[in-house]
Amino acid sequence: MSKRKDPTTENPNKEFCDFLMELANYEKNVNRQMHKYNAYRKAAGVLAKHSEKIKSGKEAKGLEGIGDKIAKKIDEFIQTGKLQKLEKIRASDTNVAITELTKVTGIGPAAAQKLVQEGIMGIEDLRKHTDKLNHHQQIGLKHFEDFEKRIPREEMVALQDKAFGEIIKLSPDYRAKVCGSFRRGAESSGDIDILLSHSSFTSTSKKMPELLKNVVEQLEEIKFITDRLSLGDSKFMGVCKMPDTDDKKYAFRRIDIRLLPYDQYYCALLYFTGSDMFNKDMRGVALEKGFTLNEYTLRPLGSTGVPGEPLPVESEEDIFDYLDMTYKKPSERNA
Ligand code: 8DG
Ligand code: CA
Ligand code: CA
Repeated sequence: MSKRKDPTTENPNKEFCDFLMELANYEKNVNRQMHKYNAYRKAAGVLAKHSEKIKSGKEAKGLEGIGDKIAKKIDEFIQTGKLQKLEKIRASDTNVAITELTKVTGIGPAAAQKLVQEGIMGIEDLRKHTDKLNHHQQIGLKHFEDFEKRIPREEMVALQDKAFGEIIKLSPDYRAKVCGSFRRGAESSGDIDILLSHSSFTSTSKKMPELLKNVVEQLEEIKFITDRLSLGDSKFMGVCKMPDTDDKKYAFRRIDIRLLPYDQYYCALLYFTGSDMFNKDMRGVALEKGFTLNEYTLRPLGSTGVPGEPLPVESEEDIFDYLDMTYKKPSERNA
């Protein structure tokens, strides 16, 4: 077993982070206020990285991303041990139902609200009305309990080795990498994110969806992939499981595979490694410095704000260099 400590258990501000994330999810799922969602998430991220326990709202306000409103909530929580606003939110059956339904993959805030309006007040009700669900949502419901569980790192490694063994058999010219929280060193992950590219496929060649389809079909063949949620030219979402074993520790897991042109590998790698918050911050820095960064390219912005030609990128370090940023290893990108 790894000796690495679980960062969540050493966070002295965990209670604050928890209530901020509960508020964040409420704003996203019930109110669909993405700005508020991001503001709460940002504050939670900043507090999670702060190594000392915060003693007052005033102290918290000294940190980036924490303003008056959140500082007040921190004071209220310190003084009373709870938040009026959250108590009210939790007291509403509608809010609770929406929050629960959005945990099913494929059910977003809008779909959840519609279901609640139709009287579906939670997962139990939903199981009696699967006719209301599309294919993706039905699979999400079928594996609801499994998908709620985190995937231990040890199993992530086993899933990775199994998948890569098959991919290489198809063609040694594939390049595959597990990104997301796994690449950031997490002790457990929510799903498995595979970045895929092939030396014959570049941004100037035609689309090659069969490169992705062949991998998906091969992984289905060996019963590693058990369900498809969606398959496009460059993006697969589905379900996988370690095959040939009755071992109960192996559950059904969510898997995402993204196919990117070979020459866009490093921008894709950076994007797909995340975290999502880290990406947001880095895109912000890029804009400040006159660049636009996305999952495909880094491009300079001209004086009129029009992106120029993609800059040559041969490593993740190159991207940090262009932006005059100190390189951050994946494990340092947990913003
Ligand atoms: P987890 O699965 O362990 O919960 O965490 P994760 O691996 O960091 O998150 P993920 O949802 O699987 O997303 C993988 C990466 O994709 C993430 O680290 C960064 C990138 N990404 C963004 N924005 C978004 C987004 O809006 N949705 C998703 N699914 N991924 C995003 O930068
Ligand atoms: Ca992930
Ligand atoms: Ca994912």
